[in-house]
Amino acid sequence: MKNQIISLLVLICVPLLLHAEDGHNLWLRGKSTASVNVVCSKHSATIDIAEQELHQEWQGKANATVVLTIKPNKFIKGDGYMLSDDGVQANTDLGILYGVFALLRHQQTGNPIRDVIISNPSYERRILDHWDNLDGTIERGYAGRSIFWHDGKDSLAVTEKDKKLWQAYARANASIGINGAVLDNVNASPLILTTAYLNRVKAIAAVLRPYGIRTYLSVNFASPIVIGGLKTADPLNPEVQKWWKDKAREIYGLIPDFGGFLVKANSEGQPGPQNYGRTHADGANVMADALRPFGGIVMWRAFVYSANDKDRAKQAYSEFMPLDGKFRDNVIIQVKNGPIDFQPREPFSPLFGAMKQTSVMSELEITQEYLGQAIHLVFLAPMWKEFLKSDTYQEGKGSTVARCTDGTIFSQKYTAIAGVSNIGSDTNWCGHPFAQANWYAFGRLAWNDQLSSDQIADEWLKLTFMPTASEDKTKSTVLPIVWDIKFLKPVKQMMLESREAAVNYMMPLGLHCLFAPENHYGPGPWWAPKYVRKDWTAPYYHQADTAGIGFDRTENGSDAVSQYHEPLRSLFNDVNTCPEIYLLWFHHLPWTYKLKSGRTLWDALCYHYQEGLDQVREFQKTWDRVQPYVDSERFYVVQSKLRQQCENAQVWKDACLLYFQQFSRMPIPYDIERPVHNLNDLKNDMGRSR
Ligand code: BDP
Repeated sequence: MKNQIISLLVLICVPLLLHAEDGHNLWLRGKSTASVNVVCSKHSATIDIAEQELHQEWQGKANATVVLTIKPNKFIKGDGYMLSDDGVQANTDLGILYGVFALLRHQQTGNPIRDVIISNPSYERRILDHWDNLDGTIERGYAGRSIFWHDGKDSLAVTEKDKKLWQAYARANASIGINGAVLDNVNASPLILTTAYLNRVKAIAAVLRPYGIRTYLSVNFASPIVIGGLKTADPLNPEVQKWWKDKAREIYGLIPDFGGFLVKANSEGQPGPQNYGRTHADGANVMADALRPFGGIVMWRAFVYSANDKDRAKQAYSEFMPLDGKFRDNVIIQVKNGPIDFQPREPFSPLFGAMKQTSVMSELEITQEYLGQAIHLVFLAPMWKEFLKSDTYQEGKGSTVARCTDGTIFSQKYTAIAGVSNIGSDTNWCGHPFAQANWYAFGRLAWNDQLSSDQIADEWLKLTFMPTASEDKTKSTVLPIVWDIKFLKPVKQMMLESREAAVNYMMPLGLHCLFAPENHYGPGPWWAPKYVRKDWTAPYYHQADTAGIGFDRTENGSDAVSQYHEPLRSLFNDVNTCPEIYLLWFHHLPWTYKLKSGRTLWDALCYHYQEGLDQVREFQKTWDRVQPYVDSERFYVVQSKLRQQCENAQVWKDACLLYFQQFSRMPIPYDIERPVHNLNDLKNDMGRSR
């Protein structure tokens, strides 16, 4: 009966008059439906923006009065805010802007403010890392070219078009609480620190500033040599120290609120202090000392590994733990969520919680380098939540990664979190309409690491897809209910399942790094040319042979388990207690090993791959069913990407099962669909599977 009523309502309410949408407005589609009076005794560029947003997007009571009050309150921290019926209170102008965006979000998601709400940021610095090269290309970018850098003649000239785009970018970030942007690739060109480039940074910073966004730069450790003309970049050399100090002074002369440096050193061929027999601490501290007088910070990355290490997963910990306590207090060690490299699933890096006398921040990857790029629909909040909620046990039970990095457990001078951006010059910014949800989710979690994936997906879907007031010509009061049931519920379910689906069809049960080389998109579990260093080949990670599969990181293997605090060390070490999601990350097991389900390891792998593929097929059906509720432009884009995702999931399944079957020598269970590709064709096509 309920279903019949809903069907009837659907017939009454649709077709909606949905305008085609190109996605450029992101989650900021709200338009005011009534006028509002804004009262504020202070004026500043930031407050003016807050007022303008209220007028532009107000959907509350007509002619209501909103009071913006800047007054300290002991419950409001940093740029936090308090919302009530009467308005917004904050300590800072930026807090007011954040509060206004929150108020509008409440209105637009149909969640009126009934009580007083206080909201404080989990991390003080909430930063997007742009891997943008100075020629306008983007490393691991899948949504066009850089919005900051162009190539060709006059590439450094600042145009009105540039400024408009930077402003839209800043507004979107401010609306979700992001307050920092690293403007260039971690594989940094020394040129970024030349005056010509710094002048462009100054122009970018001027547009971002009223929105509360500080600019940061990735810098190349060899800059004193390449652009400074020195003979060395040795951090203990006085001339080098002076060079960094002078450079810092120049930067702050142009950009007084400059945030600081991000550094990739002695990593994947980048220069660093080890070139001079010095440590990461020596390297980071020389920059930290230069930035300190101006309030700047250094985010020094822990992404290091060498060709000779027996287990790449161990190296960051081995290299950084002995340096704990040796870094200046304006250095933060930036650690990727997992010990290897942004794989579809990794356990958390053991450095979290372990470095007790050094500030540590997490680095997440918003751009879907290893998760289907701008083609696969993969909502990343569940992956980040899994990571942030991981218990490190470093200071007893409940020492989650979130609590170890947000200042709750360790008092860090600065707390921060970074996400590698998925933003480019494409009209819809992120390539895939649903990839916008990952930008949104990163910002929301950086602000409040306690939010659930469900809440974030719910908000984002309402803001991004709900018919806007002007479209809803039917003005039917039942429409939101129908929309909730017919669109919101199934699409949210699809989003929440999508990361697990990707793990299933790519790398289930703790498998990792099975990608085709270079583009990191399709499968390449066989890829191991002799000329390539072993830790860049797939068999190094899966170790499949006729005896079994998986990387032995137990005490009997590489002993990576010993980098984890008890009880995790024992839990991961024992195959009977190791969580199945990490099984082949920590263990090398026979194909016939029996899992808890009673299935053999081989059968379980087969079922996971099939399940992943089936999940994507369901996503296709879900999306087709919601067609009446989506404008045609975005509907067809997503539909077509889902088709490709499904085709790719089939390729992943066939490639991995046919390849591993050569070792397992066991049949694919007969209730599973047969492969539709031949292994040799897939190998020949490798890397071109898009
Ligand atoms: C890897 C990327 C590479 C980055 C590197 C890094 O493939 O493009 O430069 O990480 O984080 O995952 O430095």
